[in-house]
Amino acid sequence: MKTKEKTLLIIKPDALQRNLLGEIIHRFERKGLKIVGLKMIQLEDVLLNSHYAHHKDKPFFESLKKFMKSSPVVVLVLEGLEAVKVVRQICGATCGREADIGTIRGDFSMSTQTNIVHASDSLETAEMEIKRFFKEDELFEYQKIDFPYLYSEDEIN
Ligand code: 3AN
Repeated sequence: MKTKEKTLLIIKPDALQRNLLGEIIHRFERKGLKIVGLKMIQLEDVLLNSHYAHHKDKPFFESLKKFMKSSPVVVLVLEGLEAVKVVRQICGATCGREADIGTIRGDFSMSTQTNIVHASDSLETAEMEIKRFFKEDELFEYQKIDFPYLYSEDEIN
């Protein structure tokens, strides 16, 4: 029995500047992921320092933060069975030049830094990241009418 998961997606400044916002959201909707949170925010140092804490000693850290602050970003919480893995698959490998064609990065990015999206890499990270970016009352529980057509009964019961 697979579990229903929530995961965090950030649509980065390069996607907004390149008019890809609708295209990116469309890919997740089309797949069958449920949007349970969505907003536009301006990132700042405090949040970026915790979000990218694992990169703080890397040479690209300051440049990465500058890029992530260069325009607003759109953050989403996506829900579905095994959502963490599925969303990472749709995003593709970190470097756009290496990501498979058909993935978001493979189709729209030529870079490791300006790589269109961020997606949580594990269930534990997703829980932390969702709390970092969303207040509880910004997340929604609601019925979607396509649900019985997305999953078989044994997958959802
Ligand atoms: P992912 O986003 O695929 O989980 P991470 O966690 O290794 O990849 O990297 C987080 C972000 O840090 C990347 N999305 C990218 O924007 C940036 N980054 C990672 N490695 C590099 C690098 N070598 N040069 C520039 N930016 C990098």
